[in-house]
Amino acid sequence: MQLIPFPARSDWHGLLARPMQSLMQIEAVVAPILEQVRTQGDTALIDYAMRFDNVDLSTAGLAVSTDELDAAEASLSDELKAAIRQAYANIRLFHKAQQQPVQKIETMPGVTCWRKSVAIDKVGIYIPGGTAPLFSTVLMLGVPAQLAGCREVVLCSPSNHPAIYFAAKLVGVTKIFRIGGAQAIAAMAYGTETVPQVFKIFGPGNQYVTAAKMLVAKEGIAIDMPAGPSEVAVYADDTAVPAFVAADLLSQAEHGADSQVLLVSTSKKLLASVNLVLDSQMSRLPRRDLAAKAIDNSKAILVDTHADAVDLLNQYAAEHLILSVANAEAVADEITSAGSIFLGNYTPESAGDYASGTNHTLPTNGYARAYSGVSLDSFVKKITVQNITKEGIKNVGPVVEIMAEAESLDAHKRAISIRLASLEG
Ligand code: HSO
Ligand code: ZN
Repeated sequence: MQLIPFPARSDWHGLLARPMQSLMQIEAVVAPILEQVRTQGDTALIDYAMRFDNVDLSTAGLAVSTDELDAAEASLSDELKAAIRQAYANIRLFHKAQQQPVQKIETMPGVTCWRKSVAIDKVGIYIPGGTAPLFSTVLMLGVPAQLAGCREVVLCSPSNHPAIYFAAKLVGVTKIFRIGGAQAIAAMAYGTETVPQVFKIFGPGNQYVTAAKMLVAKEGIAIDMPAGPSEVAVYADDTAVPAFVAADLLSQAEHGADSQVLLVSTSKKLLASVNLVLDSQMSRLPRRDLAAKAIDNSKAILVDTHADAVDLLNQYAAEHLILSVANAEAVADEITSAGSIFLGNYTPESAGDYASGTNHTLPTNGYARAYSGVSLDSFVKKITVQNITKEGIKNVGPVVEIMAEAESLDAHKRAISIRLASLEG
C-alpha cells in the first residue's frame, strides 16, 4: 500500500479518483453481439458459446433442467447447504422488513391518495463465471425478487456450479440458462425463442457484461445500477485490531486486480501495524496474486483529524465502509455517502457479503453519493392511486383552476370547471 501522509484537501479529488474505465472500445465489441442475438436469437447464443467458451449448447440445450438442479443439490455437502439456507433466512428476514403497508392519505377532505408496490413482472439475474462462483449473489438478487413477487425470474450464468443451482432453487428462480457474457444480457433484454424477455436486469459481470447492460439500458431495459470494480474503505483508529483490518482489506482485494482498497487513519502507528501484517497474511492466500495487484494500487491515507477523515470518506463514497473506530455507531451518523457501513472490530465486510442479511449489490465508483444498494424496492414499481369525491373536487378544484389558468393551460382548468358546474344547481 502506498502511504499518503496528510494530503492537502486540494489533492483529495485526484487521490480518491477511481481508475478511468473507458467503455467506448468495449461497446464497439459488444454492440454487434447484441445485434446478432436480437436478430438471430438462440442460433446466435449457440454460436457464441462455441466461439467464446468452446461449449456445445446445441446438444446440452440452453436451459438447465430440473433433473440437473436436483443432481446439483444432491452433490453439495450438507454443511454448505445448511450455510446457504441460514444465509437465505437472514437475507429474507432483513428484506421482508422492507415491505411497507399501503398508507391512504387524505390530503384534503374527500381527496385521498396512496401508493402501492407492484412487482416488476419479469426480471433477469446474471451471475458471472470466472474464478469465483458467486452463488451468494443469487441469494442477494433472488430473495428480494421472490419477496416482491416477480412472476418470472430468469437466471443466466456460464457457470454450472451446483451451489448456484441450489441457491437458484431456494429463491424460486423460474428459468436457468447456461449463457454467459454480453450475449446473456442481450438474450434477457430482447428475448429469444427460449429465453424470455425481461424488464430489468441485475447482477455483476466483467466489462463486456457491464457495457452490454449500459447499452440495453439506453434502449429502455432497466438495470440495477452502473457497476465498477468492487471497493472497500476502512477507517481505523488505535482501538482497531491491525490483523483484522488487514484481513478486511485483503477480503476485498482478492475479488480482482482492479479492486479498490483504501485505509484511512489519524494514527501513524495503526497504519504501520496494518502494513506489517498485510504482507504475511497475503502470502498465505490462494488468490495472493490478484490481491497483491489490488493492494499495490491501494492507498493508506494519514489524516490530521477525525473531521478530515469523515470529510474524505464522504467525498470518496465507498461501496463498503468499515468503521473500526471507537464509538463507531456515532461516527456512522456522520457518514453521508457509502453503500453499506460495517461497525466496530467484529463486523467484517465478509459478513455482509454472505450472510448477515443486508444486500451485497451496492453502488461502486462513487455512485454511493446518489444511489442506494439493491433492496426490495429494486424489484417493484410504486404506483400512485387517487380518489376524489364530490366534496373533494369542491375542495381541491379551485386550487387547480387558478394554477392551470396561470400556466395558460385552459383545458386543464376546464376539466375541473365542468365538474364543479355539474355539482352546482
Ligand atoms: N464483495 C462483493 C460481494 C461478494 N463477496 C460476493 C463475496 N461474494 C461485492 O459487494
Ligand atoms: Zn466480497
